[in-house]
Amino acid sequence: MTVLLDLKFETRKIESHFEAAMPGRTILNWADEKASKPDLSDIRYAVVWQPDAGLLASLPKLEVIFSGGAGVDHIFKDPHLPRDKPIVRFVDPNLTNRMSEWVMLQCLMHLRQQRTYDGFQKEHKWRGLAQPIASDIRVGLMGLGELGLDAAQKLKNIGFKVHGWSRSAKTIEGIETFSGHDGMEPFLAQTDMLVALLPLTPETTGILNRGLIEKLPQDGIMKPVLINAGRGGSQVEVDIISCLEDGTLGGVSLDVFEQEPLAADSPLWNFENAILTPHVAAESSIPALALYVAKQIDRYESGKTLSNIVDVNRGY
Ligand code: NDP
Ligand code: OXD
Repeated sequence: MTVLLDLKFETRKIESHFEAAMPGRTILNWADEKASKPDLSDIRYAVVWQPDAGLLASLPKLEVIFSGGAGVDHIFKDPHLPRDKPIVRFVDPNLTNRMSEWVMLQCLMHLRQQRTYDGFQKEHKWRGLAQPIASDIRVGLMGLGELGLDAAQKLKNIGFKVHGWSRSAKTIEGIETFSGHDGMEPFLAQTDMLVALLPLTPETTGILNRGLIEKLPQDGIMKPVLINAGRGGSQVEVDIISCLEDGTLGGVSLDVFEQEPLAADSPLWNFENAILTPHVAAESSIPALALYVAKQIDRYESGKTLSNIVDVNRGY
């Protein structure tokens, strides 16, 4: 009846949320208990974010692995991961809505040239700029999953022209879609603001590089903008920096980085047209995560299928 927690992103006391969501179960928070070498022999469920290497493999009765976030790349880093156990990722309206808030904020910040106005404000300068409207701007979403699709629909609702790209072909009412390798160039060719909400897999590692950025149109209403809240491993930061320096990119918004925390001496900090946030676009809410895990365990124990199971071969 014990549920193991190893959520490295959350150092506050979190057991109470899980205890409240699943009365009758014992919650073992690895961060607090590991020094005392606790008995792990009856653990059937583990809720993890970048678990200690080998920890999951050391649980003899483990049945289900829950990811503390929507992404699961941090779980695949464990070289001893028991690949025969289902991995359930976190899919929740709380997280999805937060991500869409962040994406809409970034698109509007670039559309409304807010960073330039911030500069004018510092100089006490009263000056207006020519201002396109959202419906002039073509936003391309890379990734049309739980997060990409919600953001796409909300961006469309506020007037942007929206289209998307995914691994498998999709039909989405009101949104033009592209897929796979062949769909990439036509997708990029009509993208003024590129929003990446991709999982990190071997295929998406380093995908946001100069070659890709140069395929964004330079003759649009505004210079291309790159917005990434998927994973930092998908972006090649030296390329992004050089594209900001030579004007191939008009701006970026980045929530994720190749190395986190971003090094204090990264040149990215210094660009006026780079909006950086510290991997907070859509943090998992612990109370929502606890309720989600409790619900899934109830389903599983009553013989129903788990939802949002990761495809181990696809890597997301
Ligand atoms: P989903 O699994 O629901 O969606 C992933 C999307 O990416 C799918 O549309 C998928 O295509 C597409 N995709 C995957 N691989 C490729 C590829 N090689 N080529 C083209 N498209 C591809 O994930 P979510 O939307 O829930 O989350 C996306 C990612 O966002 C997470 O994996 C995580 O890394 C990141 N994230 C970041 C957060 C933050 O705070 N910064 C918070 C939460 C998540 P298809 O539909 O065909 O499968
Ligand atoms: C996630 C994240 O994957 O917060 O949920 O990055």
